[in-house]
This record gives sequence, structure tokens and C-alpha cells, in this order.
Amino acid sequence: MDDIILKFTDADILLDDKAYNKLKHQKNPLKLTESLIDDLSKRDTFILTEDLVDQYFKRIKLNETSSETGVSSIQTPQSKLMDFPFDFHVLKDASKKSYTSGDIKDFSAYFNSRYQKLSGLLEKNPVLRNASPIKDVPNLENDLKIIGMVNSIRTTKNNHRIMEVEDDTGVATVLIHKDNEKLFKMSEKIVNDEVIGIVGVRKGNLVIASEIINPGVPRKEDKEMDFSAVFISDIHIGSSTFLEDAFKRFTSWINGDYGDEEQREIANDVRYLVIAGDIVDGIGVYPHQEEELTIKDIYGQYEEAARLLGDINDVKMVISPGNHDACRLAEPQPALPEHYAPDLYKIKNAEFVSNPSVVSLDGINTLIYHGRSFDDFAMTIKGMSHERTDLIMKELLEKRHLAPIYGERTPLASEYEDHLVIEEIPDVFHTGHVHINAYKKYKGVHMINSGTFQSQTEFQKIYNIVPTCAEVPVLNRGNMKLLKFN
Ligand code: D5M
Ligand code: FE
Ligand code: ZN
Repeated sequence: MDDIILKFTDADILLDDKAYNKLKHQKNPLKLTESLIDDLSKRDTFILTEDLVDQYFKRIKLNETSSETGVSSIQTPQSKLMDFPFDFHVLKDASKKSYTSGDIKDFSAYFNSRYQKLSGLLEKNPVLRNASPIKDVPNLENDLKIIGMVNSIRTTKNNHRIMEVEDDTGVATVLIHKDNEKLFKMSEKIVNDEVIGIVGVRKGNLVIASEIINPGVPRKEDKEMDFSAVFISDIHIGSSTFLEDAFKRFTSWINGDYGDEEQREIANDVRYLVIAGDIVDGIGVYPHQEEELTIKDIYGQYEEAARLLGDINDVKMVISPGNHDACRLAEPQPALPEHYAPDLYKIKNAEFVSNPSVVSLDGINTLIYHGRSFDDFAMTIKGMSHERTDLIMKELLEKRHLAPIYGERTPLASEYEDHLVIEEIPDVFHTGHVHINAYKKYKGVHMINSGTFQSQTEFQKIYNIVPTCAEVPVLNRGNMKLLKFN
């Protein structure tokens, strides 16, 4: 049965068709239904008609004005009837916690934190519950189970795979036989510095693997979602390739002033806009960048960003940085400093979070990560590419780490704690960076890569990266829709 009707049935209130239709077409009908039932229970109402719904709308309108201004009932024409407070929470943000003293001790503390967090997840798997410390491997033969961080992995002359894994007690060499096809295929996705479980037998100095276990992803139940959220990234304001006209069509749409009837209806349902980094093009990000900039000053770029984003009404904006933003590059990147973007900070309802971070949008847990580590995966793993970040996002979730490969293209801060471990599986995993849209639902998680508002750059021409420009993913009450503004 419909959730609205169910709520009224539970409250012993009958609902006529007109009242139902009126409620159904409001913003956040379920929240509205709850507050309406609460109100009606004080009034002994058993049958809800359209008239009573209208009367309720009038009442809450009056309440809002009188509580906000202290004076009574005059309404501003643009005030939105169904403006419920945002149920927004930052669940994880590294901005405040993250610090480094930079000595070598941090480096081992960092890997220790990674190992502890990930082996903790692996130990929850019944198969690995009584895994042995690696130092005990020489005393074991059959039924051997260990948990280790991958030091190295390569293909041998005879086309087997060989890897070295380590825990804080020792090192083991593990062989994956080429005839074990399923395992061999899986081993092609293993990367340096990830933490895995291994089941096998010992033969001489070698562990022969029969099973390899990721920290893994338990299936997520679908969460009820009675609103829409919009996901963008890689706007690159200040670049000569920034698509300003398309971006303005997008902001007009979100305000309900652009698009066909269906698109406007979706816009009216939007409560959150999440931005996963590269808000501006930055300065000095790559050699000779100034030749491709229309705004050559970082403050000017954020001023322009504030002008464009400041046009958006009645939506909570969540802003996380990327590798072009004015932040330290090493991940976790703290939230964009107010110093560089004072006007952005003045936008009502803007929230600034680290990269990565986890936020709750009316109960929908959203993991935001710019996606720098996609470059490492696209370059090293067979079958992965900038076009298929859905495949990479799936691996990151299974490995429960956003950037497992240390010391390649993704700069990682060696801190006391590894903030890039995916400790909880989110409802939404939102990324950017590659400038190419991707979407896939994996074990109940909406994995979204949000493309870009920048047309192909000279650098991308060389790498043959063809961006998807101004195509915006919208999670519309649990369904993915891609809206085009190009
Ligand atoms: O990244 C824009 C695009 O360029 C994106 O598709 C990733 C790709 N890119 C960026 N840096 C690298 C490196 N170092 N190697 C390979 N591919 C890369 P943006 O962050 O907007 O510059
Ligand atoms: Fe980018
Ligand atoms: Zn980027």
C-alpha cells in the first residue's frame, strides 16, 4: 500500500481522494503527512477532506511567519509552503581531526591504523574469525587463514600470480595458481597496500591460496526517500572551457525556471545539491595553466562561483573539495578554507565538508569522494578505465578503502588515522574527477559519478578522455535520472 495511506490508516484517519492527491503532490509528502497527522490528532479529526488539508496549510503558514518574525500573518509571495527544516548531519569529516607531524613514525602509525580498521572488518567474516598471525605460517599446513596488507603483487614467468602480504608479526609469500581461474581473475584486481584475507595451504615457503576475501559489502536495504538530491562535480569555474551557459541553465532548472513539465516537477522536489570537488579550475595545478584560464586569480574564481551558486534558492548545498580547489592536496583534504572563498561561505544553506566525507541528507547516508584514486586504478588494473568508474567504485567498496594504492598519483597524508577507510557502507557513493558520468546500483548502494561542466581540455585530448558535459544525475525518490543542460 502507498506509504501516505498507510500512515493515515495507522493513525485511524480516513482520507478522501482529493485530500490524498493534494498531499501526494507536495514536496516531502511523508514528512508533511506525519506533521499533519500530529496536528489532526489534537483536533479529533477522523475524516480528512481537501478543505481540512487547505486549512492545515494555512495554519502552518501562519505559524512559520509568526515564529520567525515575531509578527503575525503577512506572507512574502515567494515563501514556500512546504519548507521543512533540513535533516542534515555531517557524519564524518576529516577537516578537524586530520594533522601530521611529518616524521617517519606517522607513516607506520598510518598503515597500522589502516590494517587495524580493515582486519577488524575482515574478522567479522566467519571464515576468517580465527585467522592466524603471519609469524605462525611455518607451523601450519592445511586450513591456513591469514589477514595481510599487500606489499607487492606480480605475474610470474609461468603465468601464476605471486604476492607478498604482511601483518605486524611477519611476511608471507602467496601463490595464486593460473589453473584456479576464478581466483586468478580476482587476483588481477588486487592492488598494493590493500588488506585482504587469504585461505590456503602451505607448501614449503609458499602459501597456495584457495580463497581470497575482501572486507566486502553487506547488501543495503533500500531506504525510503521522499525527496530528490542532485549530484554535480568538476565545474571548473575560471577555466576557458567552463560551460557557463549550460551551468546557468542548470541553476535556472533547480530554481524551477527551466525545462519541461517533468523536469520542473523534479526540480520542485530537490532538497539537496552535493558538489564533489573541482568547484574552480584553480591556479598552478598544471604547467602553463594560466593560458587556459579566464579568471587568473583564485579569489576571483571563488567569487564567481559564489555568484553562480548564489542564484540557487531553497536547496541545501554540500561542498567538498577536489584537486583543483584551494586546499592541501593530500587526502583527506580538509574543507575549503573560508579565507579563499568568503562569498561562498555567505551563501545561506551552504555546508563545507572534507574530501572524503559522509553526510546524512534527510536520512540518506552519502559518501562523497572526489575520485583522485580513479587515475591509479584506470592506469594499473586490466579492464578498468576513466569511462568505467562504476567498476572502480565497486572495487573500492569491496576493498572498503577509497584510495588503497599508496605512493602513486593519489597523494595521501600519512596521519595517525587512516580516514579513507570506508567504515560504513553508505546509501549513496558520490564521486567525480574523471569528468565522465557513471551510475550503477551495487548491493543497494547508488554509485554515482557526476561528470563535469567543463568541455574537453588540451590535456584530456592527449589522454583521449571524452567528457560528459552538463549531464546531471538526480536521485529522484530513489530513481536515477540524468538531466541534460548541454
Ligand atoms: O581531471 C580531469 C581528467 O583528467 C580526469 O578524467 C582525470 C584525468 N587526469 C587528471 N590527472 C591525471 C593524471 N595524473 N593521470 C591520468 N589522468 C589524469 P582534473 O582533476 O579535473 O584535472
Ligand atoms: Fe575535475
Ligand atoms: Zn579532479
